[in-house]
Amino acid sequence: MPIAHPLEPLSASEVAEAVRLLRTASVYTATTRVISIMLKEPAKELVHAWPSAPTPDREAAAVLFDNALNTAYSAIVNLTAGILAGVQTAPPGSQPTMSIDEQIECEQAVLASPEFKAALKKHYGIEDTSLVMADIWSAGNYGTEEDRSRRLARPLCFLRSDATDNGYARPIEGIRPVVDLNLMEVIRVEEYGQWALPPEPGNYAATRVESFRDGIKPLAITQADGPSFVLDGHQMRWQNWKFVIGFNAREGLTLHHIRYIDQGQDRSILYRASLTEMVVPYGDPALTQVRKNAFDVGEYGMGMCANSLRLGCDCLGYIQYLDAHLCDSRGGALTIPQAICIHEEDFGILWKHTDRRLPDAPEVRRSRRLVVSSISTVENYEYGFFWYFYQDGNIQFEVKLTGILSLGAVHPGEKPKYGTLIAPQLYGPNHQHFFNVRLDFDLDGVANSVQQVDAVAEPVDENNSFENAFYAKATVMETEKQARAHLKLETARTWKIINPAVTNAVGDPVGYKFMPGDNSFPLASPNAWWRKRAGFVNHHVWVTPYREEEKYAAGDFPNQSGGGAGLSSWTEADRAVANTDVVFWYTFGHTHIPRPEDYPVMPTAYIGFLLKPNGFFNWNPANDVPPSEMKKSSCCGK
Ligand SMILES: [Cu+2]
Repeated sequence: MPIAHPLEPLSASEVAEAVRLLRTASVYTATTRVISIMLKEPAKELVHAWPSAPTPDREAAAVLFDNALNTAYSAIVNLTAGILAGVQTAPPGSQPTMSIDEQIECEQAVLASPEFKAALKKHYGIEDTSLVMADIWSAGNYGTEEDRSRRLARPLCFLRSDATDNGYARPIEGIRPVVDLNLMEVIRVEEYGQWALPPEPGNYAATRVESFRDGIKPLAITQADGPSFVLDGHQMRWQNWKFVIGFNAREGLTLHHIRYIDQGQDRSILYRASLTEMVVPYGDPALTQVRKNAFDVGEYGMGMCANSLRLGCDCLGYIQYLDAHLCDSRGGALTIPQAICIHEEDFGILWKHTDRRLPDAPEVRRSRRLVVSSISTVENYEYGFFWYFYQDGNIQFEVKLTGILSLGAVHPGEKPKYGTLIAPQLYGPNHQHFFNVRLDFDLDGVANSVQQVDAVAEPVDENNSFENAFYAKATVMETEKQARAHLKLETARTWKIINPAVTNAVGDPVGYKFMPGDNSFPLASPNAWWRKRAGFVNHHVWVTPYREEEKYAAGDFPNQSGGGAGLSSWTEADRAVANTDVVFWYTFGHTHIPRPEDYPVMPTAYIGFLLKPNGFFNWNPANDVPPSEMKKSSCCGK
């Protein structure tokens, strides 16, 4: 079957063919796990030359891991030629993402462990492990030889009171099993003391809630003529926007080749946009909690943890879904049906003006946005990733945080300093969520520059005698070290990506503004173990020259890594970044001091950023949006 666009993700049959070719590799043995298989994107020049130039070869990039050898491999297969194109052994100690199979097998290993059972009996008098939940948690790296010499997990365990209740309400606080994922067995059980199980249930399931509020009448969203978007394979067209929707086991949802048809001209904006890493460090020094930090992209795989979305619940209106084609760790087909949701939303007023002198006043236009989203469940927590496209050229990314807090038990009467008591003897430790997004801009061509824009007050002198003047000071980022930056509220700091060679109607370079949203600074010391592995949290903004292999902010193998990889090390080279193919990286953090209202399931919290055309168009590109049909209000039957 012909492939419509060179950046479409691998189909189920392509994944199966890649597995077949990978199995021919000499390093592929009975103890090999397939960690991930994803499209190996063709060289950028070939994509930009397409469709005039021929469609590039379809290739897949895979990560393999041999449990017997504790060794990772990166492999490339050429699907067009039907050959295994190359296999590389990863540096010693590289631990790839934990697979879904390992999540399940790890829990089984804990429940079967005589040592774990003995600890459970000793602390809680329980012999039956059938109600125990063991969530795989990454082991991290704490500077010991063992951190690198084994493939480890350090699960957190909980005890349900029955088969369907919320097990997270009852943390088994004092017991931490450590699992060797290569042997798939518990190698030790750490015991830190005795905590009673918190006494109260925390149920949220519809079958468990005793009564529901009333008064909610149906709210129907109908699109009698269908949606305004056209989806062809994974190629989207909507309201002058064109882009390709991708998906892979590691990053989850990705967007590619984002273009805007501006008065008939096909203009490139972003070549690729994705979440490259995120880390959730916990802020409690208690021995049961201190090692908790999860790199949800590099250790768990955001795509691997994606949900199958349900109409009317996750998404409302006229929905188009896309399936995600992955594989399990033995190479078996693994399709997540309806992993990506695409729909339109009314988004209030796009623009409005009332000229009291004109008979047709007011002029008002409704805003419509296109939403492309996916949601991942990483054990207790949920993350929704929502990309929004607007009619005025804006692109927005929003992360929705929900799910269940990672909870701990405290003694009766104890008020935790490093967290919040949310129910009797149950607390949510303080933590942060740091996300990193990679934005490969190609504004009207690949050679772009990044300006840091600070609003600064004019000095008070004879030119500013009323002391009111301020201006936007734009500084072009010349090198990587200069471009490392933090948000700055004092100057309302933003960044502008420009193409210095292309000017707009007023003679300025075309540009897009990066508008940050909420953010945080990391609260752990720079010497904290997790921060050594998460150098990307050291700055909110990073700019690098495009390199195909520089994809993930904490490096290729952050799991159990000794640290130093990724953005923090690449940018030490201090390469030139002006008027070249630039990549803009943004780290944004959500500081979560838990509330009782976050329990049992946390109402959604939101964090993200906005990309806004800034001299990219010659005027409001949404000036041509037609007025909506005037409708009588249905309010009160009038
Ligand atoms: Cu949180």
